[in-house]
Amino acid sequence: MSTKTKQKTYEEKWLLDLYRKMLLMRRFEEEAARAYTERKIGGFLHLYIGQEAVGLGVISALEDKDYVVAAYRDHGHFLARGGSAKAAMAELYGKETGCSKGRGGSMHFFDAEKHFLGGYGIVGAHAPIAAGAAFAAKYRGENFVTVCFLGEGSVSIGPFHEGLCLAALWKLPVIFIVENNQYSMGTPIHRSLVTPNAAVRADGYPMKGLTVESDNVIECHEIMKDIISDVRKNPAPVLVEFKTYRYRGHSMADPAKYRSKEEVENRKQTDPLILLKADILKLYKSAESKLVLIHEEIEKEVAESVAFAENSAEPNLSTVEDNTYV
Ligand SMILES: Cc1ncc(C[n+]2csc(CCOP(=O)(O)OP(=O)(O)O)c2C)c(N)n1
Repeated sequence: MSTKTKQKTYEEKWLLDLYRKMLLMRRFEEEAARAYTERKIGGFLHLYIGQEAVGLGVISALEDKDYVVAAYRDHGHFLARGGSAKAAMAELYGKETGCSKGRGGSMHFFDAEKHFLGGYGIVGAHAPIAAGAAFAAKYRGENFVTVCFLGEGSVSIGPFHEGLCLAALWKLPVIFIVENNQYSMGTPIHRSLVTPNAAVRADGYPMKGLTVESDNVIECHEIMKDIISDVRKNPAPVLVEFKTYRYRGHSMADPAKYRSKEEVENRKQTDPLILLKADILKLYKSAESKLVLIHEEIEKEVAESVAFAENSAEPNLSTVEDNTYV
């Protein structure tokens, strides 16, 4: 699939909102990375930078009643879903005001109100959870769709198959989004799968499967809009693989020596933020000054999120057993 957007007019406000969200996803993580190197954030930090067109393209095509389940590279999805930057940054800092009350950290963002059901650190283990949410829709006769984000490293793992198997058997309204960023930690996909397309996994159940190659968020949104509408009308799982790329290492601890600088720089030629900006200016020449204002707004929002996290309290020791099951 090409990265050309459909010949369609989009409202300027819609496009600018999309740009605002994507810029927030990018700038939030750049600041998180900075805070991490200052040791203000502990544990793991997996950055989503470079993959934003996927998360935002998919989530912007959902309705509020729909559910999102993400893997551990979850900051971007959380923000795309409308989660608060302050609550996200505070979670990274391990503070009580965080979206998981400082208990989860980077890999375990959660927001029940936004129907954002995590953030999971165990590779592939959230596929059955997404199937469960979709089962609830069917069982209760509610018309919501669940989307589940996974890395391509999950497609050969047990729970991934269990989730897809039940989803197909029970015709559940769930869409598995495989974000194929080419590497599972330092392992390139050709060392773990016989084909470069992880969407091949859909064939075995079977369920509808497709591969999308695009860093263009509008294109990702359009593709997902149609798929979500189909799944809502005729419940059945779909697997959509997006070929994407992360610009940073697997986590902050990874210098990413298993790939060349040229490879990374080459992929940056289709940076989703640059593509979206170009699309906006193609349609609305006068939007340039509005984009400048958006940059100022986002700088402020991100700075405020950092200040909020820094000034928030640590969870009280007396609450250490709260939310644990015995
Ligand atoms: C069941 C399990 N095995 C191993 C790990 C260690 N691990 C953490 S991330 C990761 C790679 C996953 O890669 P992928 O699914 O492609 O996601 P990406 O990091 O590229 O977003 C592995 C093996 C884990 N978290 N869970």
